[in-house]
Amino acid sequence: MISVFDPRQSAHRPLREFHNGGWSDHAEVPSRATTILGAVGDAVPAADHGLDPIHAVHDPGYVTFLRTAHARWAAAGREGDAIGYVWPVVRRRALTLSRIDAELGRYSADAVTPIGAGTWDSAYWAAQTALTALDPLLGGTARTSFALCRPPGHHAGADYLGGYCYLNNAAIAAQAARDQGAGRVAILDLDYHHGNGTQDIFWTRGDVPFVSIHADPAQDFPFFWGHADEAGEDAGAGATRNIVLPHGTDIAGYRPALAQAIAAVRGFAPDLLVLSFGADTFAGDPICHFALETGDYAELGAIVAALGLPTLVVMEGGYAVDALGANVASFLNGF
Ligand code: Q9C
Ligand code: ZN
Repeated sequence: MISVFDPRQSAHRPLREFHNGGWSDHAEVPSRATTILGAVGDAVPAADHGLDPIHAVHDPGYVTFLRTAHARWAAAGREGDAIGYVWPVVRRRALTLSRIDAELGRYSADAVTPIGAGTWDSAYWAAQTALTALDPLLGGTARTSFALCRPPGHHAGADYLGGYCYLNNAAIAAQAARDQGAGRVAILDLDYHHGNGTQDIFWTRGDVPFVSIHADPAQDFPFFWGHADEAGEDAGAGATRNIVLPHGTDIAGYRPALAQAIAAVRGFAPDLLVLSFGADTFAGDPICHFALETGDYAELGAIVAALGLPTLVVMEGGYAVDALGANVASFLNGF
């Protein structure tokens, strides 16, 4: 299996996050990626595919905001990471406001996704990592590849950041595959959290079906998306599937959900699969509440591989850093 990793992804070092009303150390640390790299062994660096494939998914105003927000924050005399504190509630007027705090509200879904001096560079190279890992699949020289992306992407929408995510790496790769001739590209999301950004991006489209298994959003982040009745609209009606599981789910509870998700993916008859993989379903994850064990990931990998589709595995969450390398290696070896 080809793996892609780019060291520029380590420039993003969020300092802290707002948690239960106070500050705690940020869970999405640079060592996540380096420990996975150590476990998978060889990886090639990302090739620069430029901004076009990013703009094919993300609003140009949002991309400019992301690129410049930290410099503007510093120019406003602020220290540390840029972070919003006021948000436009649904159905407020679409005002064009240039104050950094207003723009942070306009383009953010939450306050756990800070923008530091290195954030744009890392997010950019994470997107390039996904695009680089896609190339051999489109070229027919590989059946499976692994994009070791950091920061993760699946909570980022076309014009918003959130959930530790800035650019939606999986969506950018799926759209790039469509633009280069893949007929239908399915996205299967096995992160512990619902991939709300990916769902939003493809909500009205039938050409990129989205299937996700995640913790019930009535109980967990991102709360406002990912409920079982959300199925897509317009040309995308029926092309979104949300399978929700309770806290405490172990492999015995996960298996039937995965079988259902795999059947849904198969029903869409895709030409290519993008797999948003999070290892935050692990029993020892410090911020999540499922109970998969390291050995279980090999089973999940084998089940996904049995679809027989060209597959791009895109790294999403997973915060038990000490076990993260072993969990990801177990999943990839299952292929
Ligand atoms: N106390 C991914 O796994 N949790 N993102 C906020 C605040 C946010 C996780 C908890 C979790 C986001 C890619
Ligand atoms: Zn997650």
